Amino acid sequence: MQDSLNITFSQFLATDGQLLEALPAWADDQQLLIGLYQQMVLTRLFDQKAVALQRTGRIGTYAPTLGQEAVGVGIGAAMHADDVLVPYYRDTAVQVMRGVKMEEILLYWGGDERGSDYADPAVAQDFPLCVPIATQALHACGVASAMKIRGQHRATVTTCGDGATSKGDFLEALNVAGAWQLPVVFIVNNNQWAISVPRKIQCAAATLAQKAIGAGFSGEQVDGNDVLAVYHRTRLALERARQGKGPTLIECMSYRLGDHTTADDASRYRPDAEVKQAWLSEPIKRMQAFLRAQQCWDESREQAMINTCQAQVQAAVDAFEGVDAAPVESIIDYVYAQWPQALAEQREDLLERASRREAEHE
Ligand SMILES: Cc1ncc(C[n+]2csc(CCOP(=O)(O)OP(=O)(O)O)c2C)c(N)n1
Ligand SMILES: [Mg+2]
Repeated sequence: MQDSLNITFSQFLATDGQLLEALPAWADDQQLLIGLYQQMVLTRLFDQKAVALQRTGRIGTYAPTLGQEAVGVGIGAAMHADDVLVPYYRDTAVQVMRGVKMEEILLYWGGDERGSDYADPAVAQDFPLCVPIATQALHACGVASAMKIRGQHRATVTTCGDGATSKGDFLEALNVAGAWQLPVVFIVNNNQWAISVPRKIQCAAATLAQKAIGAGFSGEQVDGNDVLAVYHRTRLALERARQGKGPTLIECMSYRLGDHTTADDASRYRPDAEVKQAWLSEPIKRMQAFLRAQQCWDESREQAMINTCQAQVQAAVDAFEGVDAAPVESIIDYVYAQWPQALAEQREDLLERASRREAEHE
């Protein structure tokens, strides 16, 4: 248990990619380092495509990950296959690493619930992403309770934003995680904004990490633009959780370089100079500079990787666009095990109108 308000801040890579301190032994694995970088690039290219699909009316809305790729990739690399992810809506990076297909993510944001019915059995125990703010934190405690009762060597990861830490659900989740010493790791993606509300007016506490201390467990800050630091600290927290040593809260200091979602225009409330400054700290450039300095990356590898990632993204778009529209009644079918009378009537009505429309088009 952490009894002081001394919140540590972990960082390995400076903004220019220079190493600030010696890396742990896992960093001897160059393929791991390259993989972290590639996964961030894939996320960014997918993000660009998803925004373009929204702009051309092919998906409904999308929450870009731009600038926060290191958070998701660090978590994704640190989790074991049999851990469970309870994500929120800005988790494209970690979901893809867990085995969610990019076309499933597009289906979801295209308004098709089949996008949350993950095909890969490896990801079957992960939760679908959660849009209601912070409610997932309590679901994660339920999952972690089950792991503890069953005596399993597993952990649960749940993610949320800085704004979500002001919600009762989040604080209740911290409380129960501490009281029951649950195997859960709370990752807060502190991207400095909750739509148009800046972090500094959202909460009077000096850090969000310190909220864990009130609940009786450790909180820490990590440079959320440094994938190596996110990976390292998440890995340690997960191992403690699996060993029965209780929960951890990791506040990843990042920045939301894009709009809140495609339904937002951040230029209406956010100073350009702040965004320009934040671009200097973004996670991909610094990791690339680090890999180049390690002599394990060059321009030809970069080009080859970009081509591969673009082909992967395009294949996902093609798969998404090849999916037939869901039957109209599916918006009702999965809401109740047994429909209340009013809903049964609406369903009949919906079916009738759909078949009338179809007949008109024939
Ligand atoms: C219970 C609930 N209240 C309000 C909203 C509307 N809403 C959507 S995103 C958001 C801000 C969340 O900000 P933050 O937690 O910092 O996450 P970020 O989007 O910045 O990653 C709000 C208030 C919601 N989705 N759910
Ligand atoms: Mg935020």
